[in-house]
Amino acid sequence: MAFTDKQVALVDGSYESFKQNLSGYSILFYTIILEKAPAAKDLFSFLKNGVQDSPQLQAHAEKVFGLVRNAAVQLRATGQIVLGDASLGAIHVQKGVVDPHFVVVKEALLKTIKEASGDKWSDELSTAWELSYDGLSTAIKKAMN
Ligand code: HEM
Ligand code: ISQ
Repeated sequence: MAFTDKQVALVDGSYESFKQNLSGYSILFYTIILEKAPAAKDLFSFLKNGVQDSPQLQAHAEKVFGLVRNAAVQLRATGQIVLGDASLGAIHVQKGVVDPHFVVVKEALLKTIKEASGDKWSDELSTAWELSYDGLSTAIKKAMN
């Protein structure tokens, strides 16, 4: 099934809601990740002092959500996802990221978007984010091999 304009619009709209409170939603995102995978704290250089409000933490979270949003645009345009940054695979291998981590980040991303989108949350919105995240994850995992 092709990715639609509507799905891109849903992802775009909720991404904008996320950015409106980047500080709060970034903290929520990291908090959920560390709840599910406490050991992930040691993977991220910028989490050494725990989850705290900082421009650095926000910048990393914004990058991840931004790449997933970009994946939605690519799915609509070409039906596939090409990594803009070919080094993403190597970075994740080097940091010791393994497959189950992608599930943890996915759940945290969806919960964060659910919070950010409030009463605009729907199954359709969720599915659009899931397809984009899964496609991007597959591309990163391929680059990791
Ligand atoms: C680094 C994106 C999944 C752990 C990075 C970087 C990007 C990125 C852009 C470069 C540095 C930065 O700006 O943050 C993504 C995307 C993912 C994904 C789009 C999923 C679609 C994961 C997963 C983990 C992970 C599942 C494991 C929990 C890391 C770590 C770094 C990193 C530890 C290095 C951070 C540091 O500088 O200390 N990732 N990532 N990533 N990623 Fe991911
Ligand atoms: C995955 N990769 C890079 C940065 C991240 C920030 C927050 C959560 C997951 C991440």
